[in-house]
Amino acid sequence: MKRNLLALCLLLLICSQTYGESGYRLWLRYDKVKDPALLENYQRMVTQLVFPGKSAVLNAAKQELKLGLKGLLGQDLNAAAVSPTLSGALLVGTPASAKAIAALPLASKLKALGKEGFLIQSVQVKGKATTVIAANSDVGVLYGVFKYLQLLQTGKPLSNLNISSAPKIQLRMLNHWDNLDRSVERGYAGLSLWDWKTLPDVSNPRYRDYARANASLGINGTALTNVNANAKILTKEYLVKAAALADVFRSYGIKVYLTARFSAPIEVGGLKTADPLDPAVRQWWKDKTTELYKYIPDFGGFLVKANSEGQPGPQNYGRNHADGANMLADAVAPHGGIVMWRAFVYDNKVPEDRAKQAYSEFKPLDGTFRKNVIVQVKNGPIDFQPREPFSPLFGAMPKTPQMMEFQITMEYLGQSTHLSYLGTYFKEVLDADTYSKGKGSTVARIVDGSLDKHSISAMAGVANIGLDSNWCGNIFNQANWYVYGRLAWDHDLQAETIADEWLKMTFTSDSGFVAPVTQMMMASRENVVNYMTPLGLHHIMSEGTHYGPGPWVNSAERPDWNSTYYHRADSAGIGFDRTSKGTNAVAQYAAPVREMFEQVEKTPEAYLLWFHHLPWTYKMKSGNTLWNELVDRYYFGVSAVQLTRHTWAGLEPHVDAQRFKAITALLERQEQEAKWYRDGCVLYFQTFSKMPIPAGYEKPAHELAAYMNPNFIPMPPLPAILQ
Ligand code: GCV
Repeated sequence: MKRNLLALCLLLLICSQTYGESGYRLWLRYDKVKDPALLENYQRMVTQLVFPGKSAVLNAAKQELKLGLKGLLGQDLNAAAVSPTLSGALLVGTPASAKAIAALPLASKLKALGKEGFLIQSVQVKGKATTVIAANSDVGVLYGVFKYLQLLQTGKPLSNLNISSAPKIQLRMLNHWDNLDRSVERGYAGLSLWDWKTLPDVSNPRYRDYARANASLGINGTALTNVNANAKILTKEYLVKAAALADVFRSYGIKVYLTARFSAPIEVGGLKTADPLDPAVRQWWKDKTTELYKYIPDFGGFLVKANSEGQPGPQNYGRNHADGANMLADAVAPHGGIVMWRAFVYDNKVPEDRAKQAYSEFKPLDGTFRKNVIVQVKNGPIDFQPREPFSPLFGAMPKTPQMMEFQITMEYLGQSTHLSYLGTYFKEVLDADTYSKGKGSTVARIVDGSLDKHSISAMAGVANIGLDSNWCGNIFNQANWYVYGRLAWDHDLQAETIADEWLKMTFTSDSGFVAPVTQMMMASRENVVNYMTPLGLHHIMSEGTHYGPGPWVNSAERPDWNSTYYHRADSAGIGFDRTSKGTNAVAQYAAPVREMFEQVEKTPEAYLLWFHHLPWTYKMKSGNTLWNELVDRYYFGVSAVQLTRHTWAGLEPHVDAQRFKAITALLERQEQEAKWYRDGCVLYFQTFSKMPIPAGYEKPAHELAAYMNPNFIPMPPLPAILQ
């Protein structure tokens, strides 16, 4: 009997090591603190829970705290006390929900924290050493609880705490490009989380776990549906389903937003037009919105893609973007809602450089939008390329709040198979100085509203989340969800600090693991840039899928879907001349930035071919010819991935078998695919440069024709465990 039990325990242990680590728990793992001395210290510091509040949000916070303390410290504390009676008490709440907090001299500190901020402070309550987690609102408490648990998860000391934190940006959004049939546009992690068929009756536990993960980062809004919108989402059938999700998310401080298809009045409203100045259309939206708020009383508002890539919009009726946005803004205003109107527009009938079109269409509209409209601008002027200069729209519309749209899902950066930590990418854009109001006019200050004193501010990330057991298709892509949320809360944080936090919470605090993997992550995005689009090249991926090399793409439906439109390689050289001698896109930037990009010697090499068409023999800073430098970068990108793979291979003792294997397989694949991008691009550009691949580099494995074959496979399919 005893032997059987032992065998069973062993089996369970093996199973949990082999199968139990899919990555589902994200960074909220709450495994017991490993270091015995630290554990003992923590257990001494947390002896009692004083958490009297009872709202839905406070209950969620309490549940999370209890879960975390039980897992991390093995302490099952009840929260019955109303005031600390033991040294080591944890006192949690708002002045309204906890008398013991109201009695503390925290008023001025709390005042500075606004609606969602929190403080975590070591205090004495009636002679008892106490840690207080306090906020002005219940959701602030929830955020404080997550921060407190993060301290434990990352091995931070719990004594003499004096932390206060408040978000710099008000609306911190995830945008899901999820369709009603559960497919996800540019989604690489399985089907949509939202099971429209079984909603509203069935509440999948994933909904709550999704909300927990978001709340742990401070994400407070989710746009459930694709910007390429389906009007059906606005029908009663779907509104009740969206309302069921909103009911789950509410306890975690998350509001639901929906995408509004501009032609909905025709498609689901039976009207003959969707003209935003037509009184019947305006009334339809007002009525629809009133109905919507009956189902979702705290509905956040609409996110709209209009007159872009075939989506209907106000221009179909000879109206402009402000006419369209303002009509919707008027409909949601009485309910406190907002409209997020996207500036991702380009029109192939307009022969203007695509990089200029959003600015050309939107800048003239500055000052004509309603107060509850915010214009959502992609980070760069084209489309989420591995590297783009910041969009010139940032700072160009000072009378209009502008929000950032980042893409977490990595459509153009290797999707869910390549390791590319986006922290460095997001920071590069946020820290960029637009000079729109002189030095220090960073993109971050435009987005947080501080530069132009706007009353609303927002940031959106296009989600990389799906039904995949690890949520993101690749465990490292969880870091991109994480870093997006952390920077949306505080854009001053450093990418490296966030990577370190994420690693400790997701894997282990062992510095033998954290240090090399942080370095791997920090280098990873630049590696992708190098083997895909070095020196400012862009949009040269496979057509449609945007996966794999495609610099030869030249027969797409629209000229600006062709790679040749962007790289302009010819026998004379390569690159897009956007200077005053070319399309003059540089003129859309404020003075010092404009001058920098106008002059080739001043243009950072990272953006060289974005702004300049240069001869193959152009002399680079390294002394190389442009051709040799280009080839160097492509080869360097691949070597760096090889190095990453080797570093990872040496870390096996630190990681459970399941996650180790999954990541190993993906890195192998990344290496093969990096070669695919490199060889396809180098061989193709060589047909113009007519120059040799410098000596010492391995030869591409195939002829160019093989890479250009759409059926080319760089590597056998992924093992079943990853499919
Ligand atoms: C949702 C790119 C993507 C499209 C996406 C579009 C957008 O073009 O390839 O899938 O559509 O951006 O952001 O609207």
